[in-house]
Amino acid sequence: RPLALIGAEVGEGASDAGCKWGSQALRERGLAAHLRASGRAARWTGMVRAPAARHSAQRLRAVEHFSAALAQQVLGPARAGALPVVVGGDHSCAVGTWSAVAEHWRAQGDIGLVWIDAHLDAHTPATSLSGAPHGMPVAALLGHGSPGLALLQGWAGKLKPHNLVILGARSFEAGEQALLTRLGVRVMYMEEVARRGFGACFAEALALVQRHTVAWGLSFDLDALDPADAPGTGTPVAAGIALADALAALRGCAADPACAALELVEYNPLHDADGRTARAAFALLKAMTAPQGRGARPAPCAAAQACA
Ligand code: DIR
Ligand code: MN
Ligand code: MN
Ligand code: MN
Repeated sequence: RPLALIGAEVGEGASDAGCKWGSQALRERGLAAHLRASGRAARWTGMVRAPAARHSAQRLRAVEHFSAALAQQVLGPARAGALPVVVGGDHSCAVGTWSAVAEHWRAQGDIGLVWIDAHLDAHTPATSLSGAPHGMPVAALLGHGSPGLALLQGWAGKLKPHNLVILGARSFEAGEQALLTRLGVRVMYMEEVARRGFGACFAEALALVQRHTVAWGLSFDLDALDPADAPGTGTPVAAGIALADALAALRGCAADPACAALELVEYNPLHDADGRTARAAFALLKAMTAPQGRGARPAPCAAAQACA
């Protein structure tokens, strides 16, 4: 499948709006050509820019407006049989991306999602302390919070709680954690990832999101990585996933025909003076989209075998 790169030019979801210029910066650095070097077709099929906004309420409206436009840009290539690859942008773009993917697969069945992030992103406007929409996409996809986000495409509940796994979380607030606990979402906190290894955790997460679904996706927030490997994100958090571990585990994952889309978010070019974070983003997308069978495959974990 050809890769359809889609730029999500949104920073209004975050307190630091620098991520708005992330996709344009990666595009200008030659991301498409870099991915074509793996031997597969890759081109930019759309850039969607959020309307500017200042105050908190305006920002939520801007993100709602943007999400609907992004969803249309994702539906096109999905219907044409390409693999949508959404490049952020702050993580509020996930509402548009995964609402479109859920809409595309709706007649056949449910979608699954692996969410790799230092944060839970599961706030509603009622629980959020910052009011920042990029802290809310998981709740919206589960059908909670702002109706303008949860009801995108005209229906809510794009993700069922048992088809979502969050990996790498180490910075979160009580309200969002309570929602996920109440809904029964599996969260592999950073403590577990550090103890078991990212490869074992990702393999188990993938098996879980594949189990009751017709298609699955991966949303990767660069702040999941250790700030030593990826300082150029909106909100870096200490003691994260090593880039090398992520590259080894994710290699070839999108070769699965049931992989519906990929998303890489929170690249902030204004905090990436030496280009280190851009190189991490390039390497991650190249690993995910590599042909299967080349390089190391993650060893199936005990839990994954139990699922089989
Ligand atoms: C914090 C930070 N939980 C908030 N969130 C995110 O503002 O709601 N940072 N997603 O990247
Ligand atoms: Mn996030
Ligand atoms: Mn994050
Ligand atoms: Mn299950």
